Amino acid sequence: MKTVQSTALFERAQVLIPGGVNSPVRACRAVGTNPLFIDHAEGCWLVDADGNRFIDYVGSWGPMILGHRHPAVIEAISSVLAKGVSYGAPTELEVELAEMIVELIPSVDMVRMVNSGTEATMSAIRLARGFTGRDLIIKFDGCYHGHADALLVEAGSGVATLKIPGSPGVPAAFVEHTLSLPYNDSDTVRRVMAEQGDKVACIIVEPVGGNMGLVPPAPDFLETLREMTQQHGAVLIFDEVMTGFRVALGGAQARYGITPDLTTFGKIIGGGLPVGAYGGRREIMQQIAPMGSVYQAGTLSGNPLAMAAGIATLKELKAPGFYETLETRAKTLVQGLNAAAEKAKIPISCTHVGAMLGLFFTDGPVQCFADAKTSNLERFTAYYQGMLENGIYLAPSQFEAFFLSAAHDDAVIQKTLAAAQSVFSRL
Ligand code: HOZ
Repeated sequence: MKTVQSTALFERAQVLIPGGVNSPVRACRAVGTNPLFIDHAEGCWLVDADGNRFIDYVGSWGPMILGHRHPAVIEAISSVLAKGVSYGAPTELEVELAEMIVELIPSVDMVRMVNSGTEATMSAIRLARGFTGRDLIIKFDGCYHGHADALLVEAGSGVATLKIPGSPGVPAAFVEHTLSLPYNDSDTVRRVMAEQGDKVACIIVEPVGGNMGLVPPAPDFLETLREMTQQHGAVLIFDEVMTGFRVALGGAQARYGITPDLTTFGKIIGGGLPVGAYGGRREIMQQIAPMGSVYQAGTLSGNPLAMAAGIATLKELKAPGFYETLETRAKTLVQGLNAAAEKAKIPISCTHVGAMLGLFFTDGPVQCFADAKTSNLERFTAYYQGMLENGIYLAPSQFEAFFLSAAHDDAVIQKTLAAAQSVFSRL
């Protein structure tokens, strides 16, 4: 594979940008390669600066559920672009996107737009603390809720990929109110809530773990979180930045039938533009300034380009059969990967929740971060590099999920499976 242009761009970038990248995982260090610089994309295809074409399973880390450059999204952005790009004042588009979110997610009575998933989760936690008057927060090992200080404890995603135990720059005092518990361990949640539940402001969880690879919730886990928070007067926050509008039109909360108090969104609701949001029960949301006294603000919040892209994306997702088709294709892909690995006698644990997929090089079921860490990382690296050579672009980390879009048709999935068969046979 020719990488002359990407190599030259990476050299230029490294002088100016720490690690040559604006977000750590994409530096590809964990998989022993250099990043490819992308020139353009179409549907499920990415084309890099050297003209190499790849089937894209990153999808901008989740937002591109319609595929790249979907005509409806491009049209919506273009028409807003012609009018102006930012006003720092309200527009009708913000109201329209808020109406769509409230319509599609019954637990959300009111919603506040922000600019990223990180902003959404950190604001939701501040709100939960303001609402309850308590400090303690509970999160789960391997879940990643963005890079706010209090949340970089046993975190997934880049923190897990780079094996960073915590982060310098985060004072111990900032994390002393954060408890991180094992994912899917309902007994531990019950015990900790029995001991300290009256001090807990919120439990924040990825209802489907997507930042330690893909880890679906155990049958009773989300129910336990709902029961325990209700019993102890704490706020339940579902971080649906990744799962929102992806694992079902109503997100993980619709798929599993659990109603959180607050939900954070990002990725899909911006159609690929920078956006986040948090919303939930009216009595909690009313505590946010200027209605209440929990402060949170942003010059670019509700940016019209991002709102327009989000609205156009959500409209497409309402098409009958949209999620059923994604589900069927994800199942075909997972079954094919499992069959190919079995044939090559490579132990894997590969599964999906809707259009979110995960593959670990371990034979047991993966139910928590400790299980995820048993994956054979050398094998993952060889698999990643082999797939890339075969034109398949995966997330460059064992501790990330991979994503299907509506543009990944049956032919693309068969092409992917053919590549996987060839790569597994050489591992
Ligand atoms: N942390 C994100 C994935 N879970 C984004 C990584 C990146 O863009 O490098």
